[in-house]
Amino acid sequence: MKIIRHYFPAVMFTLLLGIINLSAQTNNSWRASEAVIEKLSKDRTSINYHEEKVPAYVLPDPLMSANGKKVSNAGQWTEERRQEVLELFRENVFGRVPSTAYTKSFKIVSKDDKAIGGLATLKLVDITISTAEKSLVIHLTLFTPNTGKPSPAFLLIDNRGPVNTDPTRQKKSQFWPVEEAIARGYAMAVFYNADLDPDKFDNFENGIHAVLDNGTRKNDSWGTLAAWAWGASRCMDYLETDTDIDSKRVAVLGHSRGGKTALWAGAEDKRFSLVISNESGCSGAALARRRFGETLSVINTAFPHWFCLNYRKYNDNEDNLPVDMHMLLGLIAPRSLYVACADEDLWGDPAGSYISLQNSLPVFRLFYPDSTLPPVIPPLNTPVSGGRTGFHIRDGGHNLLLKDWNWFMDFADRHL
Ligand code: GTR
Repeated sequence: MKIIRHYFPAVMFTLLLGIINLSAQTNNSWRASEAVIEKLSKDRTSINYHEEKVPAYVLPDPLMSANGKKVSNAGQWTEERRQEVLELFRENVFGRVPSTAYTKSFKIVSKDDKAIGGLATLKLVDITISTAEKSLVIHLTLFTPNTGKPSPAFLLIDNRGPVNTDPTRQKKSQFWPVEEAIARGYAMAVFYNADLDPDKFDNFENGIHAVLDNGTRKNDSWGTLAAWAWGASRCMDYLETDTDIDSKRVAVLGHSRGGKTALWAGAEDKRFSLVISNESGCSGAALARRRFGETLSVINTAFPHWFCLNYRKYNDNEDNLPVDMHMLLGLIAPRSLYVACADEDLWGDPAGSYISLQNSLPVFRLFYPDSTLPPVIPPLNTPVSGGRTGFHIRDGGHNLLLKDWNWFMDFADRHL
């Protein structure tokens, strides 16, 4: 258990009983700009953007098992505690996938082996999920480098619509920089989250819920984010069959709501060997207990379809949540994990994301004793890594940009 307190005027954190000490902020450590704090605070007066107003809180210990025994080695984590933590997230946050039987099939509907000036092969793949009564198609777009050997891949959960992921490459977007990734030897895969479930509250009557849900919804039934994450796993099912892909080296990533989803996809599906959360914020990488920027009550009210019903019990009641998001990050161990934030995106709590990552390290250390990160928040535009974890805060606002991707690829060069 750790009590975390915040002292001011500087962005300083002291873990009273903890293992890290963020109180020694150096001059160039990142801290939120006063102008951004002021502007955001004026825009939404009910939201806290001031570090000095973050309440003291106690984080649950990821290594403390339900039976009161502390996990001390990788085997205990993998065999016992990991499953407990995963269940806590299913029960209280994202919800459970129904056990309905289904079949799936893959169809390459289009193939062009002269894409990107002949450097890549483009495949458009339909992944069809069927039950006796209904079916749903996930449209996967995949570029693989024409290297003649299986390539590592990035699978993007696209929450911004196909406009960012144009397979013809007439429209290019930094959100999905295919050309740059291909040049570095990476395959690029993407699917649109709305193929799985529309991003609106529709009483779960559409998307994969309409195909797989049966009976009345329960308090732990899956929400929309879990449906999107499940879709990432179905894309992985296909990638495992594609000989142009090295399926042992597939990264899943997403931005914002897609970043929350990527974390949950990586928690549920160990086939993803790298998980990247870009500005995932509340219910992603950022600690709920800090109540900084977006909070549980805000997110559950604005997006009533994203999580399971049980999650609402923790609105304005974060201290009773049996997990916090450092435990979600810990579920990625011993695979690789990268958390990225943006300077002006205080809604997504960059500091809370770094503290969360720091507090997931005890899990990574069971596997890699060198899993340490700087004790202070790193300076702007300065990626840091320790063991299998990485982190950066990019200048500018809420977005997924080439600059982020380049740092992800640098990290993937070393760890994927
Ligand atoms: C916001 C939401 C965030 C984040 C973001 C996004 O409205 O409050 O949690 O998910 O949308 O996805 O861009």
